[in-house]
Amino acid sequence: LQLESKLRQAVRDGSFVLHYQKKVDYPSCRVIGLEALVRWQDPDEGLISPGRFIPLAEETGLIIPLGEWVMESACRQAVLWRQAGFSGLQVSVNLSARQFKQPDLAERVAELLTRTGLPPQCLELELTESILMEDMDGAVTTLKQLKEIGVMLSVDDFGTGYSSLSYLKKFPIDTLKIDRSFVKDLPEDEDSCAITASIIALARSLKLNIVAEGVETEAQLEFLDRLDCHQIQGFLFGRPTPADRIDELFLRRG
Ligand code: G
Ligand code: G
Ligand code: MN
Ligand code: NA
Repeated sequence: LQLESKLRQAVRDGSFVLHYQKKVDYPSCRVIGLEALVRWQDPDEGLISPGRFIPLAEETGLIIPLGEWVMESACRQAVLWRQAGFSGLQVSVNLSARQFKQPDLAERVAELLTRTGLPPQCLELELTESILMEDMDGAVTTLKQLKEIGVMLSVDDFGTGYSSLSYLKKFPIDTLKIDRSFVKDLPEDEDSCAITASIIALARSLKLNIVAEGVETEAQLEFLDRLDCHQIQGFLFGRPTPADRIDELFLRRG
């Protein structure tokens, strides 16, 4: 309860910050997108990672105002980056189950895009596989509404949520993100290699874009490259960092 009231206060005060992690095209190493990851700035504890408060935010409903703040901040930041000349950039935002279930989610997203002036195709919403599988018919409806607006949709942590493959075809999604639990043991572990290769093949046959997350080593990168998986996210290319550090990176690379 104490944490809950602290979190409630933090949502009121806006005591959060977004860090951004690069998604790069390999081997060009061009930055194609940035995933926004929220942190709680607590005066006593410093930066608190989302793993420690997102579940509570979800449980208490605080995820709704917090999630709106995340989406709006990420869109505003994306507009700034576009104005600075990095127009191809896409920003990704993670949605929680409760956010995804809001009946007026699509309207809220549309309104947010209008308010911030971000073109819809520059915003990607990440939904975990388990969120989508919870109510597959409901998910199809919501995804279609979102797709009508023109935002990009990806399935996060893919491979961990017991997807119904027949439903995957009905979801109007753009991208599968291979969960880092499979990437972690590449290329030594045969099962991880087989699963990764199957996910990539599945994505290709469904004409979906594929992103590998959690890439930490050259050996993992090489394995993915051989399977023609070219969109990479992970510590090898960068940890989540504050927006001003991303600015520096763009300035350096042009
Ligand atoms: O950044 P970190 O590795 O600590 O993130 C831990 C988890 O928190 C990840 O699963 C990530 O998707 C989730 N997360 C980070 N930011 C957000 C957010 O803004 N909203 C939601 N719903 N989840 C987030
Ligand atoms: O669930 P989601 O994919 O949104 O989780 C994103 C989280 O994964 C972030 O908190 C980020 O810090 C973490 N992450 C990103 N890249 C790597 C990586 O290469 N290794 C590890 N261990 N974690 C990563
Ligand atoms: Mn994610
Ligand atoms: Na993920």
